[in-house]
Amino acid sequence: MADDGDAPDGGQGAGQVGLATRTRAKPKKPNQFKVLLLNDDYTPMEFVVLALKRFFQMDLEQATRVMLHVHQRGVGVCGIFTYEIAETKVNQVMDFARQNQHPLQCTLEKA
Ligand code: TYC
Repeated sequence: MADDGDAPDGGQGAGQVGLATRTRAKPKKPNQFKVLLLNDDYTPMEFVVLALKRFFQMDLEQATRVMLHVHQRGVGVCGIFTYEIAETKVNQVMDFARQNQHPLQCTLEKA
C-alpha cells in the first residue's frame, strides 16, 4: 500500500521505460465519506462524548469539542472514511443510541 500511484516512474518502479502510456497509474483515492453527527434536544452530552470516544477513538478533549460543536451548530463531522467503514461507524452509533433509548442521529455524506 505504500505506492499511491503518484511516483514519477508511474508507480511501477525502474522496470517501466519509454513512453508514458497513461496519465495516472490508478484512481487517485477511494471515495471518501463524512460521518456526520446531528444535534437533538434529548441525548445527554455525556452519552455523545462516550459514543465519540468509543467509535471514533477520540480522547475526552476531542470528543467534548466535537460534541459541543454539534450542540451549538446542529451538525458536525466525526471523521472521514471509505464507504464501508463510514457505514459501519454510522450503524455502531445508531445501534448504541437505540440500545440506550436516545434519539441521537448519525449519517453519511460524500466528502
Ligand atoms: N443537545 C444535547 C443536549 O443539550 C446534546 C447533544 C450534542 C445531542 C450533540 C446530540 O449530536 C448531539 N443534551
